[in-house]
Amino acid sequence: MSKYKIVMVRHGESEWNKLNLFCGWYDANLSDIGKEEAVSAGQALKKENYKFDIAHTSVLTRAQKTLEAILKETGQTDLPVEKSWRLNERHYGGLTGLNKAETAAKYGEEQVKIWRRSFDVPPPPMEENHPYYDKIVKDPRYAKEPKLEEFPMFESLKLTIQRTLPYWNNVIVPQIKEGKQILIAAHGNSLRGIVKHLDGLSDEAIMGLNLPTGIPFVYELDADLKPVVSMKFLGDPETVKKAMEAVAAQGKAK
Ligand code: DG2
Repeated sequence: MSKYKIVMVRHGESEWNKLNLFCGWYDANLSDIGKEEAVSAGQALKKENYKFDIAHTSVLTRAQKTLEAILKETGQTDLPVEKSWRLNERHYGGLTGLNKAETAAKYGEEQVKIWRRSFDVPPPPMEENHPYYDKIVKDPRYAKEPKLEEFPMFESLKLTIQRTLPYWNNVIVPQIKEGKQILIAAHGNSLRGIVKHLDGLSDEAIMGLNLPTGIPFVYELDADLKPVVSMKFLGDPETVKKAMEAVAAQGKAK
């Protein structure tokens, strides 16, 4: 029997999604389409009368702006919001800033699929001479955490899950159990990590999941936090399917 409900959403399209660049911890803003997607996400939630007690997001602008636009639509601009680097996108290491289709043309689509979707093969590390190294490592938002020794220079999905799950277990789960209505606005891969955990998906099964931008999805959970309803998108199924296929296709050589 369903006891709890939680809503999650990947941010709207970012400027770097639009340019098809590996983004990771680079702080890209929302594109105009992404801003519209965020508003539509809020409208879809409003239509179904969703009200939240608390929201969680990453420390990256694209997720925070999406959350802001959603809460404006649902009339909850004063909702408490908790922000954590643990909900950040996975760190794309040395691939950050490269075009996904050009990378596929150079290294092969199979290799790009491994970098994007394998469970535990990480991308190459971000070296100190990488064009975005300073911008990310010296960003004041990371002054307190993550600590230097846990500051990632690359992350596989496995490593992303290892830093996201403590936040899920220690911060979000207790709030779910208190009966709080929770919204999480985060990223393609931090949310794939939570989905893998909730649905108990195998390392192989999670490879096939591509989350669309800006379409909220709902989990209904039983008393043991096992899904009774998994990943129910608030959107027309054909639109969701096409959006997922489009994300998968970003790694194809043009
Ligand atoms: C995308 C995900 O992250 O990329 O880092 O490029 O969700 O923050 O837009 P997001 C990125 P893929 O893993 O889908 O290539």
